[in-house]
Amino acid sequence: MPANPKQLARRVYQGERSGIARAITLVESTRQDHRRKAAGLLAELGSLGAREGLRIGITGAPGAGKSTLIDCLGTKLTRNGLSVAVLAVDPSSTASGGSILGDKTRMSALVRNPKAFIRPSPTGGFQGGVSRRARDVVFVCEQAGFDVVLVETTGVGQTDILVSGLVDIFVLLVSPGAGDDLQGIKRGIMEKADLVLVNKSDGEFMSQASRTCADYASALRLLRSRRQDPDGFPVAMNISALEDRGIQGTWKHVLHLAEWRRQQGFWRQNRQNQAVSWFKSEIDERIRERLLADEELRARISAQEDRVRSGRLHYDAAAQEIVEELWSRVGQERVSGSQSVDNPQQAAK
Ligand SMILES: Nc1nc2c(ncn2[C@@H]2O[C@H](COP(=O)(O)OP(=O)(O)OP(=O)(O)O)[C@@H](O)[C@H]2O)c(=O)[nH]1
Ligand SMILES: [Mg+2]
Repeated sequence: MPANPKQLARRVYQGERSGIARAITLVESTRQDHRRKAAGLLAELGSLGAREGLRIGITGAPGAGKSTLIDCLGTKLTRNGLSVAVLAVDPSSTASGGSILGDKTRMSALVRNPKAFIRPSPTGGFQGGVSRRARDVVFVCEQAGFDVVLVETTGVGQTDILVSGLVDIFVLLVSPGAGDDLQGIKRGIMEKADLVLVNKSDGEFMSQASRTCADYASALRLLRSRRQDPDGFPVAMNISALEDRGIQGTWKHVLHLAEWRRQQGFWRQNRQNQAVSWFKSEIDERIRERLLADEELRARISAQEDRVRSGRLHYDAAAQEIVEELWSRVGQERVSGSQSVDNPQQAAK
């Protein structure tokens, strides 16, 4: 792991692949010393001047064809001279049977493309919190100068909602059929989707795919009309990632939506809101980290848990005690910290 965040930040900014890969490994790491270096790297990268790519989230059930779509779309974009970063965000890469293998084999064209960079989700998933690591990785890719950042996520748990909070445009990919219950798609996802693509609209699936698309179109109409949408959005359309049908049209919709939101000011507004919400969740996460880093506090929490479970202590009072204990420890740290500043010998230790 490189010792110098400044150097690494420069390499990332210059778009150097090995530097980008290293930077991502660093920000994904949960090791305390790596966390510190990662913070330094992010700060350095931030100071190098903001770059903005187009961030697109692609979600859908396992096997819906997300990787196939990304391979097809990504290849087209690179042919148009755009550079593309692909990130896979899974709560656990075992959930989809090992996304590393899946991603590399299903993005066979893109994997060999020099204008594309593919980063599968880390083995064992994002232990340090999906959203936090993923947004750092997205930031690294943007600062590396990629024009388009595609984020693939399966609709497992809350990851799709989290990913929708770190992209500009959110795409839901579905398979034909099971239109009656809209495939159990969570309402929250439908509300976030800018485009619903009914994939596998080919061969024997064709007529079923048209019905599914009509179902989604009417569900989207019923659901809402958002202020942040131009006429006709959110769009539901048939595509075939395998046969490269509707992909060009999908991209046109994406560009139209992006342009419209830029002009209306919604683009900037969305990015600003995202930045503020990340800032707030960083605070939450840091407090939580500080709490759990303390062995004695962890033991206290576990003891309180037993008392809450057995009904000896109310959950509210139990939580209050833990938080008070944390504040008092932080206070003690500050006192001993300022003492060591007064005492240069101790401070030097
Ligand atoms: N007929 C047809 N099959 C497709 C299409 N797109 C993808 N498939 C097939 O569907 C299967 C799953 O495709 P993937 O692209 O790996 O799906 P995914 O959504 O990325 O899957 P996970 O990453 O495991 O969640 C593969 O066998 C693809 O060949 C399509 O447009 N038509
Ligand atoms: Mg995939």
